[in-house]
Amino acid sequence: MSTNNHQTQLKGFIESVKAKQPHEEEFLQAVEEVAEFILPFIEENPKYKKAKLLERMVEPERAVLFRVPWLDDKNEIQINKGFRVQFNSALGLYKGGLRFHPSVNLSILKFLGFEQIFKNSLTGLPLGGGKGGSDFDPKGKSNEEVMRFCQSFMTELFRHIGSETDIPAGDIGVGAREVGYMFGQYKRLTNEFTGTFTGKGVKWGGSLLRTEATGYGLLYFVKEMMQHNGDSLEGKTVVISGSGNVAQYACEKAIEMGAKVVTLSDSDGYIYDKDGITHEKLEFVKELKNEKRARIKEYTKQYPSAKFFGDKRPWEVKCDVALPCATQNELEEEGAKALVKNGCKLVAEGANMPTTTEAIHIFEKNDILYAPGKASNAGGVATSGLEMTQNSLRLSWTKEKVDEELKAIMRKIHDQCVEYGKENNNVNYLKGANIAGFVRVADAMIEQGVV
Ligand code: NDP
Ligand code: 2IT
Repeated sequence: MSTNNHQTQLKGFIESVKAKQPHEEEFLQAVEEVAEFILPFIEENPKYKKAKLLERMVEPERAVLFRVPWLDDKNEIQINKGFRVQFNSALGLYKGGLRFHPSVNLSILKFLGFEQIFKNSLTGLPLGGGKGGSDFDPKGKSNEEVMRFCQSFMTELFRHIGSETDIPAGDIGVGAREVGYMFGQYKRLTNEFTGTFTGKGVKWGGSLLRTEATGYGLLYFVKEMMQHNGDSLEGKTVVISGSGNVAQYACEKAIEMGAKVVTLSDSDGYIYDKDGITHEKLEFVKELKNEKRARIKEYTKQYPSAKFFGDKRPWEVKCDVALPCATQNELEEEGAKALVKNGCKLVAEGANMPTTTEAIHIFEKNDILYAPGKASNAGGVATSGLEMTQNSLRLSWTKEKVDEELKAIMRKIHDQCVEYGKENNNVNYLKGANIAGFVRVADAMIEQGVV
């Protein structure tokens, strides 16, 4: 097929998906990113054509929407929306995080669930794809309010999940505290202590390194990309967005690998520390964000040589490597242009879909190495898979053992990207990740018949 025909085919496919859910912008963006590579691949591999695989994959197997009523500290009734999208179970039970953020809606959870199918496939583990969450905003809520919300959320969700059906984990706004409250209520309702959650406390069934896994895995992936290019992270300047779970541990591993990390951010703006964030400074950030639940601008009070830039994103800072680790569509055209102009050579996503389609095209045109989240942030869910294995075996692995497994998984994901994404002397990681992720799911779906 010619390039023009590919474009027409892609347009037709996207139009047909759009007709069914015209307002789901984020979901349509995620589908287009996959379809751009998968439709031509299906054309070249006729065994996939008749099975209408992509047409089936864009339709979640099931989605539940529910009401979450709870009482705030003033004894007033609050109502939130609850969701779980069980997208694809071709490779295993539904697996994916829960997000609590006021922006959460069906489109966002469908985009995340759809991405999760391919990401989980890339890990090589037996994991299907799903995602869920709520428009509940944990910011500014008391501990008791968060607990009551989590208990109400689980009072409905518990009937839809289970250790052989669907295993949730954390995502934005859902960390160890929320997982603890949700697991507690799940256990109470089912009268069973099972592995129906990952990211659990390490004293009660959680895996060592699950907290660190997404950020660490991201850096293991970046290391593979750089090595493949005959380079290393040593002495490189790194810009990171976000200051939550993924950003903190990406920062930690980058420092360990000899890089200089100069930014972190939150939705208020970013901090720039020209001297580099050290392990000691990072401990301050962890306490600030995880215990005090305060804002990143406080960093400049503790370290006055750092500067805070309100309502700005860190892409304007000169760097060699950029790691978006906050949220979707946070790296837009303008940011991408600034990165190119300042000599950035590599962008790897810690967040899910942080780079807009226009920004990706700018990276492509300028030969920037660009890794999509479904490959580079898969270390989190991969370690969730390792937590599930440990729970099934009823034992706990050492940190060293989990780290070794995580490194091996990230290396294998990199190998798959190279295998399917090789173009002349370069690797198109976006193409490689999408096709490699697709193939395993597609083969399983064909073998399981029309379901
Ligand atoms: P956290 O809740 O721990 O941290 C989120 C960070 O992103 C905070 O700094 C937050 O700032 C910022 N952020 C959130 N929403 C926005 C927004 N709309 N605009 C600007 N900044 C925002 O979440 P995680 O670190 O767990 O998740 C970060 C990203 O990584 C997400 O895209 C998530 O889907 C992805 N991811 C997470 C995995 C995990 O294991 N946790 C695994 C793989 C991917 P603020 O405090 O101001 O809201
Ligand atoms: O986006 C993701 O991969 C996650 N939030 C982690 C999912 C999981 O099940 O560990």
